[in-house]
Amino acid sequence: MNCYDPPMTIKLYDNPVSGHSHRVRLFLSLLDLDFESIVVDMRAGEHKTPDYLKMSPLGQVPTLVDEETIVTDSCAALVYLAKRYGDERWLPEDPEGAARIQRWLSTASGELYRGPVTARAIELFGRDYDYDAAVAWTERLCAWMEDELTDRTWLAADHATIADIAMYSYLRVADEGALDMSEYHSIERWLGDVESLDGFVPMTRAS
Ligand SMILES: N[C@@H](CCC(=O)N[C@@H](CS)C(=O)NCC(=O)O)C(=O)O
Repeated sequence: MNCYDPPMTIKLYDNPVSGHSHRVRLFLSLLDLDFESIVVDMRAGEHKTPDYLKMSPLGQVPTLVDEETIVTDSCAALVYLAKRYGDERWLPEDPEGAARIQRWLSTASGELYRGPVTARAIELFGRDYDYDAAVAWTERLCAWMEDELTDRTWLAADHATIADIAMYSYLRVADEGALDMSEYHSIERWLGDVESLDGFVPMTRAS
């Protein structure tokens, strides 16, 4: 529940098929925050226009704008929203708890990106990346996650945190990267647990 009465000015520059954007949309919804979604037409190059680059120097979605505050990078936006509007449940303050979260935020920007995100970009958008390398990263990542999730419900605590939000979106649409997820039963169970959170909104499939 959101105990803070927020101004109605949060804007999210996003794209429906971007998992990076979905992470932030999902967390805004879980926090029950009103926001305006501004779709950035990436095919038309709207993310590389001078005005957009003023907000997002790398020309990427999502970008979160909350009054005077501009946050680029999806994981940074999760941290911002947790600290600004959430409670400590989503992002613990204690050193060990915070480190456990950061481990997964780094994984979302690292191994998840090199694996499932890249495979999907190749399959859906014809990106000229190394598909075999993306499959190998996915297998390495998912073997580890499957192991972690075999005897725990959530990734970083005994309840959902922004670690789960950061990792969810691209794993749910891993099949769009022609990846076989059928042997990862604990990951599938965990995806369902994220989907059962109050306020959950689904990731848009591109295919
Ligand atoms: N580290 C960024 C990566 C975001 C990202 O790669 N977004 C993609 C769309 S899913 C994008 O905007 N790509 C265009 C580009 O990098 O030029 C984040 O987590 O938000």
